[in-house]
Amino acid sequence: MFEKVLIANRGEIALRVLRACRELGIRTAVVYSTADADSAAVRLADEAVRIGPSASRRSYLNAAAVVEAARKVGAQAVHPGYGFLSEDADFAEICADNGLTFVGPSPQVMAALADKSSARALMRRAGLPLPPGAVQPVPTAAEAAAVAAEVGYPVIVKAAAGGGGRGMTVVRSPAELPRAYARTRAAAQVAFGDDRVYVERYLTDARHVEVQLLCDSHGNGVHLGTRDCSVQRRHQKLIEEAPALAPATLDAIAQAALRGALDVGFTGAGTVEFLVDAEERFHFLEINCRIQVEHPVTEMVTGIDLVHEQFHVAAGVPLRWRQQDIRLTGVAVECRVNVEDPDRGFAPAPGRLDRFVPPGGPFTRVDTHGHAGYLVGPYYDSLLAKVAVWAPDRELALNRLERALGEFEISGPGVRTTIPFVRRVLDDADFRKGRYTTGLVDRLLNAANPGEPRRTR
Ligand code: MV4
Repeated sequence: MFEKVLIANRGEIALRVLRACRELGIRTAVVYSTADADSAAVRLADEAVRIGPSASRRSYLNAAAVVEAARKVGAQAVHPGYGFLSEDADFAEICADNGLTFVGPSPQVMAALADKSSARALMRRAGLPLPPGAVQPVPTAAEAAAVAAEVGYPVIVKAAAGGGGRGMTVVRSPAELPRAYARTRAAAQVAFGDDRVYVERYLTDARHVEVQLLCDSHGNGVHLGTRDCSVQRRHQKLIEEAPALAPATLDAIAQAALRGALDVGFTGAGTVEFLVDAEERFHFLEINCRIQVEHPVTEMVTGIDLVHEQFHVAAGVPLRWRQQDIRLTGVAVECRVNVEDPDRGFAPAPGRLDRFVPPGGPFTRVDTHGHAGYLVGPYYDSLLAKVAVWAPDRELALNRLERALGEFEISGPGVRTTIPFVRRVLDDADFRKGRYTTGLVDRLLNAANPGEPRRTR
């Protein structure tokens, strides 16, 4: 196992990774920006290295500064967390060039999967079902129109370099297509420096289901079941639950995900995203190469610490689990607590936290870097805490999450959180019955503001 790891992240995930290191007897160093000088991760780590000013482009996204910090402290490995450099194949390669183990897949696998059009082609070759559409990037508006006519409207134009909901446009009729196609290409060029796009049938009324995988560097892999992440607003997940599928439908999707990942030589903890339609048919969307925000719900239904396993796999240890060792028990539900104002279009609402009293109680896990007196700044994403609960069944889990959220006290001048909105979702009759799709949040928001136009980015 590694002796010392550099944690190249901030916020709750930096603490999550730091705690895993402590438990494994690994010494920790954390990088930080000026804004995070007083953070809990800096306080708890064995060492901390300031790598730049508050702006993430000059700190947490500065690959050279991160690698220099790793060299300075003598770390053998770098854990990137999620976001920032976690899916940057160039960064993984720079780590390797500097003798550092990047905790994640190889740079080649990361690059192949970061290109969503390439990922689509690879997964199709591995036999995964895809949404109907073009596997290769579509180079002209005329070809886009031909693909759309073949698969039928609505279609979705997606940037090959996008992912996670960035760089996609839903097109409902042939008349809209030429402009939407041109606009998506132009936006992709600006956002990613890559204007390749592809076209798929847009699947409505589907659930967003992801399969958690763990693959070692010896060709072994297991799945850790599914998560339902359909409760999203503009591709920001608000509530996630495990499991997403009944045991009878789990096997086919999980085996497909595993086959796809092993086929491309994926290693580490990864997630294969699918849309599951009303007929329980599943369609591959993308593979994520990182630990995900919502990993706690999987940990709670499997009893497996995913960050521990990431370190074992990165250190070359063969998987310590066979598929039959992995049992899915009960139901776990997580909600994100963002410092945003649901009454003002979820605008950031940062400030100092005068009061911060997280919930406690049985089977209740709070992942947060917040504390009373903490100053939430404007520089980074607004995730302040995740509250996850476990219970033997879904109804008890939802009751437990409501109970926990009722205990959470967060206040300060100008500070608002998404807790009231999450509580509305938990109250919704269809959500309670487990009858919901990716359309749920828009329905709730439109019920509150009937004048607001519906928007799909
Ligand atoms: C789709 C889709 C429907 N049809 N692709 C969103 C995140 C990224 N991984 C891909 N995403 C989607 N791709 C096809 N062909 C629906 C989504 C999607 C979504 C779309 C609109 C509003 C909310 C959504 C939530 C999850 C997934």
